[in-house]
Amino acid sequence: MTQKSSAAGGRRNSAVLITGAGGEVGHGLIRALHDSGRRDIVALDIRKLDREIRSLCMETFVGDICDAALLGRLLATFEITEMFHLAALLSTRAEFTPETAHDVNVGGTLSLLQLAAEQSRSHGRRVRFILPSSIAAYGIADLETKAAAGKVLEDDHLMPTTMYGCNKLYVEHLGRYYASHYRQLAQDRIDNILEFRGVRFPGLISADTVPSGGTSDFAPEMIHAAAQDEPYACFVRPDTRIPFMTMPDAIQALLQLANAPEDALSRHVYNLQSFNPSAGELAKIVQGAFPNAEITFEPDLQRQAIVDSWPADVDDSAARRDWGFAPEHDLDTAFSEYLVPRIRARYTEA
Ligand code: AKB
Repeated sequence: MTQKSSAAGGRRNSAVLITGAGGEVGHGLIRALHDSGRRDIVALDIRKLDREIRSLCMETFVGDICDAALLGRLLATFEITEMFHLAALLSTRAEFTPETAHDVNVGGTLSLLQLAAEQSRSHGRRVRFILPSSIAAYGIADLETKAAAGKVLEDDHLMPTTMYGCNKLYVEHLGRYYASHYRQLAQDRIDNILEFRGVRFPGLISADTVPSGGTSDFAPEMIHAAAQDEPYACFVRPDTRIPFMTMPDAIQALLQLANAPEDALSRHVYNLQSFNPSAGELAKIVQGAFPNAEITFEPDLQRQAIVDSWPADVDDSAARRDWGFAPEHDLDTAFSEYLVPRIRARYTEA
């Protein structure tokens, strides 16, 4: 279902396509692209988008990325030059319906890569395909190995234990395959038919939205609960440590990577991170900012095992070197300049 009609008659409008546009990252990305002057945003989500986000888009669609007819319509209607493929079922949700997660996270991504390849072929310019993957692509055997691993490099410890992690690791490979080897034996193949660029996000923390369906959600849930004077029972142990970054830094990183010159890139997928407090350290900072915060620890063994398999830290030096990744917020300024003032304002206004 189209929510706004295209100005185009017979001609195809050039467009940047954003899937999963209604999610946490999608909202921020659409605002940032619009602020940077983009007026060619086409957004797709399984649910109807907020009016405010719709108003920033050239056109929006409600539908499933696995719907071949819908993707066919996109192909026929637009000349897509860039895709930010954000739609996915996250790590906790995917463990309840792994086959559906596979359909969306793998099947949907494969269909979009194919759409990108067909678009490149039809308009003769290589589509740039941007994919957020995550630290869920890693899988570390036990806590001793996690402690010894330190800052994990992109090519190490790739033994994910979740369906989401397996899906993301595989679609990273699919992206690399489409970019470099697609139909390598076919007579009419086009070399390097698309550009594929991926990031492995750490846990993301937004002042504006509370995530759902992820296993890194304990951090944003803790902060938002404290700001609303609600007690929070954290589902991981206080010593649990994984990397995080703020949502504005995540959006900025996606845009920086999308705009980086191709010859600067030495790899297809890059680690990113900003800070990595333990859940206990985080609770202390949250209690410092919101003195009434009531935080307890009631680990859920299964979700704990997932977070324990993710690295405590990642090596993001390739992203820093190749395309200038430099997050604005460290742990202190994430709280003092972004999270606390904005979350306070949000719940005071509400
Ligand atoms: C999740 O928890 O599933 C995501 C992630 C870290 O991949 N936020």
